[in-house]
Amino acid sequence: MSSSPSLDSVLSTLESRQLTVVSNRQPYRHTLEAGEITVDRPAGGLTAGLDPVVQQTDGIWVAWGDGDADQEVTDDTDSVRVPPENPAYTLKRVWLSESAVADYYYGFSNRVLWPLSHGLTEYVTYKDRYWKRYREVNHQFADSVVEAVDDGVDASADSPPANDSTEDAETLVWFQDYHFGLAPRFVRETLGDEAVLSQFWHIPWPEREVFRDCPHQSDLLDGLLANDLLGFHIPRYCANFLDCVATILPEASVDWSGWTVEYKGHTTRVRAFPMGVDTDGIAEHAAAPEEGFWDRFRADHGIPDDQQVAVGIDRLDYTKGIPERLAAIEQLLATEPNWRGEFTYIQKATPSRTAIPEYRELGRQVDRAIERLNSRFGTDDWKPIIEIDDYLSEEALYGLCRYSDLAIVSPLADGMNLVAMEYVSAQIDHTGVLVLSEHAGAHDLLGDAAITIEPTDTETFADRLDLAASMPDEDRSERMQALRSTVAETDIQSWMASVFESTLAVDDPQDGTQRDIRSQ
Ligand code: GDG
Repeated sequence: MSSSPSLDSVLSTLESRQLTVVSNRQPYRHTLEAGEITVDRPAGGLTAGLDPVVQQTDGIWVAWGDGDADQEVTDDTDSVRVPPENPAYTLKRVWLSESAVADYYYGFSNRVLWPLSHGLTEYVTYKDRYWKRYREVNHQFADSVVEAVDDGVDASADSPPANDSTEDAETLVWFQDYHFGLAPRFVRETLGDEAVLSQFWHIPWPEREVFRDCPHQSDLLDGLLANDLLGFHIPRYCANFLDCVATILPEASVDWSGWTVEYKGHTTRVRAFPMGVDTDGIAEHAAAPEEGFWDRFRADHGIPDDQQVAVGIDRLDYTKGIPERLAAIEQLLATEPNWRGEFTYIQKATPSRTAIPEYRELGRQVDRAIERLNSRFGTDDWKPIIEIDDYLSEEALYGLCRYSDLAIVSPLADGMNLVAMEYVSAQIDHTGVLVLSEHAGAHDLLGDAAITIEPTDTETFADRLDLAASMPDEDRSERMQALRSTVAETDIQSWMASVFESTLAVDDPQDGTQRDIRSQ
């Protein structure tokens, strides 16, 4: 893991380079509302954190233009300057047909790579056309990146940067996530060594026994190894990736101490960068709700006074372990009846990827479990489970985190899980307890001061809920302060600074010198 340089110092180095960010989701979307074009900013910690960096470096952001008015505002290079009120960088949009979205996004990305990376192979559905489209769309994005780089180089030839040595004129391309397993190779084939390519894979990388089931596994490894730097959240995913490379690509050579791969005459560094959240911003949101917020919230949802209130905040996704969590709560209420009428769980579930049948089925399964629990234990003035499916403002979300006595984060597998860190950041009164699955990447950082659970071990999970809900104030405060100092040290700013610093150290394969990763 790299040390954390300050983002300002890294930004000053970045300013003389051309930064291109590539992501599936765009930072600004133009839509038509009542005949007027409006702009919304799809929320998300990464987008919110990266946007000021791309602004400050006058960079380029390449993303899928999914807004119904996106085409109306772009020029003949498919680009629009953003933010609309104070344009500072170029958003270059890639247009995808409905069938491309169905096969590249819902198909290969979310019905093959997503479940496979989480080790949940029973959810994998493979079709040849998914792969064909994934390749095509990766080509489309790569072409767009190359155009953007060429346009950027032409523009900088007109006005060279202050320090215009060849080295400093370097172009950096930063790919986000598993939607772009092939694009780095396609970009490399055109740009050669003209650009530094980096990628962050936001989800786990599975063990080799699981990845061996992946159709087109060699092509994906080949695509990712066109990067100079490949980032994962935690060392375990780096080790799994290197193990897959060592066993699947005979012509690649893995250096287990340096965490690098030599392949096709090129070196790829593989590094762990545990992602964080905007701790200060979240604490401000948590402090913002007016006096009486929590009383009103409880009244609106029929939650009586003097409860232990637990919260779970998730996209409705089968990786997040929501049915397993509900089973543990059911077990707790069945075996510890003193919690009946005294313990309320709020499930904030945001519907997600509903075009995929497994996600719709999960929604029904969760609804059925909640109905069962509420009818089994509920009384006239208390329901054990409250379900909220509206999208909450940040103020409401972090207010909810601040006042909830417990957060339950129980994924079966999760790259990092930002909700765990957001809950801790919002806990400005240090009164809450984090119950955290050992399968979340975040457990590597927070496991010591959280209450650890294995989501499928229902009995022990229920015991841990009992322990967490009964924990004395002093223990809560001690644990929460320990969690808060870890989360503050690894916030989103220091994460970006570490990634950029490591990207810029491209000529130093030993950067962030590592121990033999197999001993991690
Ligand atoms: C992937 C990886 C990795 C949810 N409901 C509301 C709302 N949210 C926000 C949360 C949180 C985000 O959505 C979910 O982030 P997670 O990290 O928990 O999960 P994924 O979406 O699966 O993200 C994951 C992440 O990428 C980053 O690398 O940590 O492992 O799977 O930020 O707060 N936000 C608001 N209202 C809601 O109702 N405002």
